[in-house]
Amino acid sequence: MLQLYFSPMACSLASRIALMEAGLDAQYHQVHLLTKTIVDDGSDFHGVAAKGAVPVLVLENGERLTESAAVLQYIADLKPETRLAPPLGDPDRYRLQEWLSFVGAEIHKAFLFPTFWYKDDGSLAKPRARIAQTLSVPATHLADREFLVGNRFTVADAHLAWALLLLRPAGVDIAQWPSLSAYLERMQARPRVREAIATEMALRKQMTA
Ligand SMILES: N[C@@H](CCC(=O)N[C@@H](CS)C(=O)NCC(=O)O)C(=O)O
Repeated sequence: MLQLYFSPMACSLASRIALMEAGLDAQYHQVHLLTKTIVDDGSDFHGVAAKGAVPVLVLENGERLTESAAVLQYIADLKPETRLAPPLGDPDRYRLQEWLSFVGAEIHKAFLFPTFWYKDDGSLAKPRARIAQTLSVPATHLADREFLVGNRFTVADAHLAWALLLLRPAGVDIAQWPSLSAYLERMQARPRVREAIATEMALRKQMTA
């Protein structure tokens, strides 16, 4: 069975959403990212992933796959009939990769990651100044579209929905982009997305209790 190493409400949430939307069973292993331990047994997470970061997907053959863009496409390709990614050779596949890269690099690493992991000693001023410009890109794109790619939900939507959810605790109110707020509401109305978020929110609460 597939196994996903995750941390509640971290970027690995997108992989959980993808697994659930694909209807794939998986074992989920919670990781404590500050201590780099696996919650199941307290062992060192570096034994699973040298990068020390989630998501890590353990494949059926035991290999481990990291990086959300790769993990999400792998999950989608396990169930091509769900069209969670356009098939290889379809020009929209490159649009999917374009959005996965954008969310991973421009929203996650350029803004969310430093906001949650670095002390605000003034060094966050530049990422904060840039985030509105960054978010205007998906906001404009989604002004007349329901989904990021084509006319159906893909793993790129799972990735962006996660990033948008984290913006509020990072101090950005997405209400200033009505198309993004409406998009996030649409994503959260999907039963599997809602279930994935509820599961991880409950685990997150336990962590802070
Ligand atoms: N490029 C990686 C980034 C993964 C990443 O930064 N994950 C965060 C959680 S959202 C993490 O595990 N951080 C712990 C660390 O970097 O020490 C991806 O897109 O999957």
